[in-house]
Amino acid sequence: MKKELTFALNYALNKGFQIHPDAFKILENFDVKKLEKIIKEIVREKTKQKLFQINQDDLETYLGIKEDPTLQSKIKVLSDPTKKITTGEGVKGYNALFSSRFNKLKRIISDRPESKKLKSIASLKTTKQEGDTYVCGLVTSRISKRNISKLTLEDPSGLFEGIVFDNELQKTVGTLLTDQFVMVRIGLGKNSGFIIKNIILPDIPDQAINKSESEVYAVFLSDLHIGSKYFMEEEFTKFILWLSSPDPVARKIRFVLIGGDVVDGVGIYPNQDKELICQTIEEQLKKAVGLIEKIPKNIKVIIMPGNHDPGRRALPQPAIPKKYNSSLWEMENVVMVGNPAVVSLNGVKVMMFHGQSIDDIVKTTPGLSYDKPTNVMKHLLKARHLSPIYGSQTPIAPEMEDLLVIEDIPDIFHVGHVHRAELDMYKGILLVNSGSWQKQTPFQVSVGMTPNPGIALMVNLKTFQVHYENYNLELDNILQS
Ligand code: D5M
Ligand code: FE
Ligand code: ZN
Repeated sequence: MKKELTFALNYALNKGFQIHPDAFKILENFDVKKLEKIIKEIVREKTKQKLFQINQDDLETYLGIKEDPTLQSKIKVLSDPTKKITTGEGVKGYNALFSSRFNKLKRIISDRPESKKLKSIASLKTTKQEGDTYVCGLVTSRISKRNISKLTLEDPSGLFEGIVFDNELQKTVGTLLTDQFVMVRIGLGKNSGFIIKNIILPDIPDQAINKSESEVYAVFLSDLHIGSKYFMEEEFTKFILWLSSPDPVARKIRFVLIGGDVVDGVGIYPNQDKELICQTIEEQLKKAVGLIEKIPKNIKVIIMPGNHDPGRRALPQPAIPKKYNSSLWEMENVVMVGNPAVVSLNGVKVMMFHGQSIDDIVKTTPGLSYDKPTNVMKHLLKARHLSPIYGSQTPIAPEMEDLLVIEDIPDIFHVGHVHRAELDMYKGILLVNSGSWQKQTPFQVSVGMTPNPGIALMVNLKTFQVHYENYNLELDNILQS
């Protein structure tokens, strides 16, 4: 008999309780991590009622084995690029993409009072400056030399160049990303150049968050890297089995979100085959299916691709195509979406994005690092764009519409990619970086990246309380904040 079980039984017996044989059977068949707590709770409650037998019904109620009919699991896909992907051609496509980006973000910023004074860049040449003037555009360059910064913006009418003298404002200039949308307040300098007096980002307005009516939990996962030698198969399997355990939190889980890098892929980086256990995409996906099948059918599973998954590399990515393994598409409780996607879980809006752009942003922005991915996520929210920088490491497809603009404000922002589980809040939005289930790879060792794999983060969609299960024995201090 398991140690926890013996302890729990002795506790109840010492308190003068009898345990009905049916109840005993339930206890024996479940691997109950929190058994001690549960038994103590039952003993306390039943002592109050002056009833001294623990029966099957008590256990089912306390273990939550009984299906709770009040727990909802309504899922709606609010935005998915899969069917919208058209891919324009060459320069024409990119012109359309950037013009779509500009127009969408100008619409977002037009909610601000300052935007009433907004002028087009071309009109600055022909009209006199009176009072405050604002222009907006996509950042084409930012240069800091000695004590001056120079910022260049582009709108459909032309290019604007302004100088920044103020020290604080220069720091802001330093954090701007190429191709990000900004609005600036400007004035005329002595030699008729423009001075930038303020920089305004589209950002997130204060808003009320949506909550689920019932206390349902959603689990946030990503970066499983199934097929890799470093995939933590044993730990991940244990976690998947925990989902059907009597743990009170597990009993309330109705959603599992997988934010990309489901499999490790093939040919993603040089000599990858030496680090693979499964050498083909089909084999890798088959293994993924085997694990996802173990998730109870009353839990909806949302699967989004990352840079290691099949489909296309450039953002936005379509859902993992059916041709590689149709069974994921055929599973009744699985919803396949592209990257990025917005889903509503019992009315709670979750924006899912794998997070490829984090690599480019960390490289070019002072103060941001891989250790604190949620700070990068805040940067994305302020810019209202998931991958502003064009032409760096993250490939962006020449779509006619920019599907990476953050139009809808989410309640939860779910990102992965950097293999560090971390939580934070920004303007009422819960930021979740869902970490990974892949051990540190030789590549990550070589660049000094320290992942914290094996942690499952989950959120109560009614209270927004967070719960985690740690399957990584090497980690003591699981979450930094
Ligand atoms: O990426 C996991 C993390 O490792 C992510 O932050 C990118 C980084 N990474 C992985 N491979 C490379 C290369 N070749 N160059 C730069 N950075 C890299 P994942 O998508 O899981 O591989
Ligand atoms: Fe990954
Ligand atoms: Zn990735």
